Amino acid sequence: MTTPPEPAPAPAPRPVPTPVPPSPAKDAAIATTAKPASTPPGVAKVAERPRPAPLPAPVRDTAHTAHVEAPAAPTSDDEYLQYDAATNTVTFKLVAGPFAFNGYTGGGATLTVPPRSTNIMNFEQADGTPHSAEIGSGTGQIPNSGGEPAIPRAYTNKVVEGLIQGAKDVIRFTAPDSGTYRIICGVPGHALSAMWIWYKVDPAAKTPSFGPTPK
Ligand SMILES: [Cu+2]
Repeated sequence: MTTPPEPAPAPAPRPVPTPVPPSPAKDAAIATTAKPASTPPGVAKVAERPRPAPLPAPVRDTAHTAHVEAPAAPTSDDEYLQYDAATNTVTFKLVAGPFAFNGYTGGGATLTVPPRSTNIMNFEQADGTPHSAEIGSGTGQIPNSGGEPAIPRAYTNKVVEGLIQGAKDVIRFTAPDSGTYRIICGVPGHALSAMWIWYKVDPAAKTPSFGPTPK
């Protein structure tokens, strides 16, 4: 007599209770992925969770200005300057603050560039008083206001009138072979109020530099 083949106990199709290791990271991941499934269809209203509401934007009309960092933000003078040796292109951020450029006044800083370099100056107007920028002569009296730039094309729009707060402008020009100039604000009285820094084309410079003017 043979024992009747025992009907194999049907393997209970039980949901595999995944032993989740108590890893906070994993739990978080699961919680995230499981969320949609846990919301019964049709009751989405109930399962309302704080949605990423449109940020109550820091209201300030900067429609045409993107965003301008405050001149106090820079951690180092390096952040103002970039250089592409292959094309001899100097990119310089020039931030107009309260009667200062990049926080410097009265020739307190010097931007030095290689000869014949392409200069791209990204001007940002970060002050409530209108300001502009222009490369003027490095000798003689500091002018009362802007006028003809000492290097062709080296000036912002509205040199004398000044650009309003939040405005940006790109100044693009080719540096001469050598020379010492001033970057001044062209709004009447501003350069005389020390709103200027030095701009130098050094024939020996292999790379540009920006920082406090050597004493
Ligand atoms: Cu100014």
